[in-house]
Amino acid sequence: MSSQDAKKKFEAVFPSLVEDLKENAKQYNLPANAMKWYEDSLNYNTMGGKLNRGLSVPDSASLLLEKPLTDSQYHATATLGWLTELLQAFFLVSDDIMDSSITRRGQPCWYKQPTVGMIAINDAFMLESSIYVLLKQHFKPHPSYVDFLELFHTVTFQTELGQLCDLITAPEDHVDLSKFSIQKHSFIVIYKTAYYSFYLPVALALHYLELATPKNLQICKDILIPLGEYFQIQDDYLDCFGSPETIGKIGTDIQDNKCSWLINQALQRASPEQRKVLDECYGRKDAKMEKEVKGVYEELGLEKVYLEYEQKAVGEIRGMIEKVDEGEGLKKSVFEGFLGKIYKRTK
Ligand code: DMA
Ligand code: MG
Ligand code: MG
Ligand code: MG
Repeated sequence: MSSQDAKKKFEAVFPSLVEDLKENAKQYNLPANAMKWYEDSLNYNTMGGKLNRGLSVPDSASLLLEKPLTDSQYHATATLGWLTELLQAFFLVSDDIMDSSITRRGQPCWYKQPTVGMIAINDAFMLESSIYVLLKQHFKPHPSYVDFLELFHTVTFQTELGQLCDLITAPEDHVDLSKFSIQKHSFIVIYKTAYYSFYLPVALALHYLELATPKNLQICKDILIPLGEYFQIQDDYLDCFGSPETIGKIGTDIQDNKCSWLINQALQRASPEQRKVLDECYGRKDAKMEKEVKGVYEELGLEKVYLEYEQKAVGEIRGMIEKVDEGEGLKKSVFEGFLGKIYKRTK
């Protein structure tokens, strides 16, 4: 099946989950206008993305079994995949408010819709709660039900820790580039991105198939956390060097004073003059100053620095994948598949 067909098949599962969620809300006699609001938020905030996280659950399950999934296995793992997409929707709606972003997936951020505004905060909470409604409806009798619950709770907390550090390392009113470091960056990106984007989908597939031994979960972490770190460094790179039409969002990291991978690389290489420009222009809500910073990035050849980093990181990850012990039912192909999906991505 082509990857486009796989995406279509996965997307076709979502409408019935929306129906399940509406059915659940009906017991509370939710007024019709609120029901419509909930449904609109569910659709607006889950659609239009790459669906990489969600697709990874059925994909990983099939690779673990080394055969195509039965219809019921597909439906169950696609449902788990959609739960990861709901988690992602919850994080993105809130992230866009906190980052003052403008567009997401090629359309205005949800909170930027004139009728939505700060109601988006409650909508984010409802996207998160919907995970547990569906988990109960679909998986309560599954032997791994409690593991699913704990996994979602744990990775949610880890992501929130990462978001906390991302935000307090980027105060809006006080720029101090000496506070940034590649170590801080590494902590932030591992927590805010790697756990929920990479570890979660594979751990869900393992729990679903009852292959989630402590050893298998540890191997997954050892590979998927560095893979997720690489993915977020790509995100930081694309924030500045990607094209908004392709990535579907307008970069905000420079104006937001973010401890991004790029600024950390620039700080390591800047001459005193370039450092002065960075100190004066980084983290200011001003398009001209943002341009000055981008100018320094270009002088320093950060695009090339990034490509060199990418080659090195991917080489290391490939090395780790080669050493995977498949003895307890894990498969190298799960990790190869993930790496293949993100290597050299432009969106
Ligand atoms: C992404 O950080 C992390 C979460 C938890 C959404 P980010 O703000 O760099 O993401 P984006 O570039 O998509 O706004
Ligand atoms: Mg953001
Ligand atoms: Mg953010
Ligand atoms: Mg970003």
